[in-house]
Amino acid sequence: MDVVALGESMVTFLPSRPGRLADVPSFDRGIGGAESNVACVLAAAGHTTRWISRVGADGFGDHLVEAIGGYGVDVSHVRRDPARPTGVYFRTAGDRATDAHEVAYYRAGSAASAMTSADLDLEAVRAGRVLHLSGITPALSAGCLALIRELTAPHPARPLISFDVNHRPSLWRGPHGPEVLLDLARGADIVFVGEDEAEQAWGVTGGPSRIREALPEPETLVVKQGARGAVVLRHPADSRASPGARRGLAGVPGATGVPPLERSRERGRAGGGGASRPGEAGSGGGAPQAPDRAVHPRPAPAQDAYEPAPNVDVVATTGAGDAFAAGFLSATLRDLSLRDRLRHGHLMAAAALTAPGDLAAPPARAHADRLAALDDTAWG
Ligand code: KDG
Repeated sequence: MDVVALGESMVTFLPSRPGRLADVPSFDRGIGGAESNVACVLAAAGHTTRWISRVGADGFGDHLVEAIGGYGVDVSHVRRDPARPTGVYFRTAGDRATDAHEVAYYRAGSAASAMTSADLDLEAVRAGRVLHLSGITPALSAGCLALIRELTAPHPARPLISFDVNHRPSLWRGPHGPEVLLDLARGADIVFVGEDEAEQAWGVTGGPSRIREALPEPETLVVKQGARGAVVLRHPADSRASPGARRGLAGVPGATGVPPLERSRERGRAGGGGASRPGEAGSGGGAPQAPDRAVHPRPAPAQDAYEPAPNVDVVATTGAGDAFAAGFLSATLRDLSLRDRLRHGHLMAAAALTAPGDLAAPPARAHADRLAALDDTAWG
């Protein structure tokens, strides 16, 4: 199994026309759920995936299980709850310029909000090479928060943890959401966060290198910059403790043992040197150079990369972040370069951006590979 994704999915109601929620007369049914979106895109891209969740013993639960299973995702570990409903949500079309849209969730007390580790098959949860989680689940209930804490804690069978911050302020009761999300992200191996999201949640401004200062632990930090592009900052793998062992550092202020970052661009966009772009990584936060360069004559391994996003006519942004994560994870599982991980993320996101719902058929793998291999002048 390549990737297991755990989280709540909902039946989504997409507006039949633009306007305020109060004015939209009818809605079309779709499916949503950040984690299952990732599983569906990865499955469509040829990976083996499983979605783990809890849905009601109702028609909407049937629909989610059938639709997500229809993508080729293993749904055999989804629990049915006869006492609680499947969550649903309605949304309006985003404003073209600002993407501002209304979302109305009907998920409080949902079947998924009752997920606990006691009623899950944890072996099945940990059975993938990657376990994909998001910051939505811990906001659903105390039991869900405890579950995510358990899954991100050190464990001999812990897979690589991928964590999309997905800060949803309206789901958190009380003021602690941002700090919980920061703590959980610090315990993950691959973290996805939007630059604007980091500012909104944690007040971090100044771009990817400043976000890295707030999140030094994850081996791979991906900072999404909306329509501009995305940056990946990565510790050299061989300089890190094993994920399980490293978990002990998570959330410990001033914890030592985090090796210095090697900051260099994987490649330059302008003749190898790389003209700096706004918000681009590689501009700060680097470790002091080793004093005796003769002892370390090889150049530092290249570990950071920036890729602009291709231009697309956006229909709806919902699901684009999940598709990006799926593309990045797909390329990571295939051990592609950092540049290609970002490019595959952008390609999957571009497909989602041009569809009204959360999900769109991603480009076939061979096609995506050809697009990702375009030279810089043809890309973006
Ligand atoms: O990323 C898309 C999701 O936000 C959407 O499907 C709904 O999972 C969702 C949520 O909780 O907001």
